[in-house]
Amino acid sequence: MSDAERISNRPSGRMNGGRALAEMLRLAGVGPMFGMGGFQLLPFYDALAQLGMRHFLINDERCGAFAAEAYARVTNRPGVCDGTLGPGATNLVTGLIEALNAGTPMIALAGDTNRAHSWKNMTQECRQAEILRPAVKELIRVELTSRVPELLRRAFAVATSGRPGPVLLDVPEDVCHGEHDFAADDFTIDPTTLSAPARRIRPDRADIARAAALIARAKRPLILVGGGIHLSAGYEALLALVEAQSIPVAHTMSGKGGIVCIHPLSVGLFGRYSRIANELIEASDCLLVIGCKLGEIATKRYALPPARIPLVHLDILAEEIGRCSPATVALWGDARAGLEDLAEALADDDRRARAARADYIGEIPARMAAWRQEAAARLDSSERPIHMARLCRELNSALPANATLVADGGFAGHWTGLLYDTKSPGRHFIPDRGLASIGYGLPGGIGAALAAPQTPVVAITGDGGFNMMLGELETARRAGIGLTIVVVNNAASGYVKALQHAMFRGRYQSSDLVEMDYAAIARAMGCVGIRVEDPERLGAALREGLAERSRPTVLDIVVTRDPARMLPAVDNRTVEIRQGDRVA
Ligand SMILES: Cc1ncc(C[n+]2csc(CCOP(=O)(O)OP(=O)(O)O)c2C)c(N)n1
Ligand SMILES: [Mg+2]
Repeated sequence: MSDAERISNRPSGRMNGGRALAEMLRLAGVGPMFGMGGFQLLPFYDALAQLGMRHFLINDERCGAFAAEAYARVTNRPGVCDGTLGPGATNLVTGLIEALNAGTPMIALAGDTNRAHSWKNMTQECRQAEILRPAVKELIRVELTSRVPELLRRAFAVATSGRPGPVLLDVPEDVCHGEHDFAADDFTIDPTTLSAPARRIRPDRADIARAAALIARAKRPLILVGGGIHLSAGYEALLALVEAQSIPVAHTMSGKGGIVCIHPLSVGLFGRYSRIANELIEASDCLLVIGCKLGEIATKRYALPPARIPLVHLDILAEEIGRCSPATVALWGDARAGLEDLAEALADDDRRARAARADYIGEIPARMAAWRQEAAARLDSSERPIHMARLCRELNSALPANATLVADGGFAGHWTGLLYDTKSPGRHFIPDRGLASIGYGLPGGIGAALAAPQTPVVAITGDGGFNMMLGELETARRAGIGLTIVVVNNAASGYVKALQHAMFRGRYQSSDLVEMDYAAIARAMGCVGIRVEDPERLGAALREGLAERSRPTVLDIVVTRDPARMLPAVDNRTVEIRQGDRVA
């Protein structure tokens, strides 16, 4: 059904609040939803069943929020999840904050107590609105059944406009179960609010002119791109500007894919971990920061960028501009719109700029080759247990251009952030850098796989993160998705153990996990399970996982257990690295 047909297909008559919620979500054309029921929202569940809408029971509401969040990252449409009152609602907190910090559009529904009995020690009652309010962009308490359509419209508008984010609808039991006579006119929704960015704002023309003048003067300009490029879908505009002007692009973990990693002007990750990007930042004479908060990891705990370098900062949130590093020119607006305007302002100068920057651009392949040579021993390592860099190399070889790699909040995300190369522009690398919780990998993979059923999806997670979420393997199997889960099995809370090694001379506390066979666990749960101890087997195992389209495959990869060799690079905190350690 087209958007226009769906939106004109409006219900009317007497219905309960749950049905009205479902009807609105149907009009909005939302994708699969994730949640776990309870009495309060059961009319909503019943309406979903009657309307034939897709909703997946998850085994922990946190995972439902993560799955909806990843769904939203793939589609730029709000992901939808729900939880019952009390523990269901509080379990949503982590996933909602991920979305809040990452700017991901989401709509969450939480059941709440029947207002006829609230504050009389009702079962599962807690001050959930107060707990959830700082976790979302806006919390909407629905006080009247008749206002369900209006307030869902509001939820979409808030979720997809400005910097997108999560919205929580807190729905008392009596509002969900209560009935109202609705008119067809009640069920309308503004189609422009159904995906992010709902509306694009352009930077001020005078600021564009000042930024263009700075860039035109620069001999070594560099673009630093963050996750905002995905929210704006500004890929073509970014590529057009960098090619017209010969400006290389470095990215944060969230910004990977702004331009494709294998593009000659892509210089990789910058910040805590970097190939050559940090050196290029140091030597730059003009930085153009796009859709990027310049937070701790991107700046090596605020050691970057050097204050002497002029900085143009383009962001959709005015108050983020210059927050961590002062901006010479502030461009307040949508990333795509701002890039288009900059390209237009610079167009007459393109030819001269490209000629002037030929040597600068010419350095990049040589620097990248030197880095690759230095890293080759790790990337090509045939050691056992398997080297993480070798695993990343094999991911680069095995994953096709349209694949999506979802990366968990732990080490796996940092290693792949540094070493994984996307082969087509777009959101093909999804790390949960909003809150960097471990445990995102599996549920995030479920959301991404359901968002793009034809696309191969691989989720990489630590064993600790996987342990948190094992129950969701049941969800993935029930959903019948061909998700490949790569478990980085180091029998440790590795990041913690590596830091204890480096900073506390190997006094380990609560950082070891017991040795587990995750492939056997997967098989026992009706999934495919393959344990890989030999690096030469990695490619075949990945291909086997990708080929399985109807159930999950768990690849249990036995990687180094040596805490001296777990970190992708030297951390810039107060790390003591003892002689003989190899930390990268
Ligand atoms: C929910 C949560 N708790 C704690 C942390 C801190 N933390 C970051 S990485 C890490 C280790 C995770 O272990 P594992 O998933 O096995 O990954 P590894 O570092 O061993 O690759 C921890 C505990 C976190 N990011 N999220
Ligand atoms: Mg681990």
